[in-house]
Amino acid sequence: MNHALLVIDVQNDFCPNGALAVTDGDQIVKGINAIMPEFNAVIMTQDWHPRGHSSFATSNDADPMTVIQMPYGAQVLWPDHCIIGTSGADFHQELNVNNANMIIRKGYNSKIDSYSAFFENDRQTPTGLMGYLQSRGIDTLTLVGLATDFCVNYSALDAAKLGFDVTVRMEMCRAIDFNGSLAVAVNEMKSAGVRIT
Ligand code: VGL
Ligand code: ZN
Repeated sequence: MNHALLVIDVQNDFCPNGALAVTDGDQIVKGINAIMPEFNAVIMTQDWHPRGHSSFATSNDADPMTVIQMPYGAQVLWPDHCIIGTSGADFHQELNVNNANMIIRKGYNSKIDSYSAFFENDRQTPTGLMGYLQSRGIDTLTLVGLATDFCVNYSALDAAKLGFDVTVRMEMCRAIDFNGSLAVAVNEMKSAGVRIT
């Protein structure tokens, strides 16, 4: 078994006072740092959007947290967040980024959102993470980070579909919980065979 820790989007904009703050998003950082040494590899994702990204409410003349149809399906419109090169896009300052073997950025294509660490939201454009994991012989993944019901959920579902043994450590995740999205996400992950602890 070759086991990697996948740390999803532990960035300032998803922490208190951030542009898309997740309640208590910063409370998971110490725990994540503490478990890093248990893994053969540590991989972090970073949400990384150009200004004017199509997932932003401001780009669609709409209110944040409304839903529109995109060519690839439903899209929640978010406040502007994780803009390339801004402090909001930086990792939380206490996250031990020095332990990351690999940092994968996602969401840099203006016309498509990218929740999953593996594929953009069309569910077919790859980020390259699969190749990295395969070439390192990693078959088992533990996921932690933000937000449970969006980027963690999408990443866990794709990982399970790709054949990895997947665990999500809920005490090291926090959710946006928009319109019941957390409960839906937990059910989807369980149905996909993801271990929830
Ligand atoms: C995320 C909404 C928009 C996440 C990223 O990290 O869960 N959510 N961009
Ligand atoms: Zn985003």
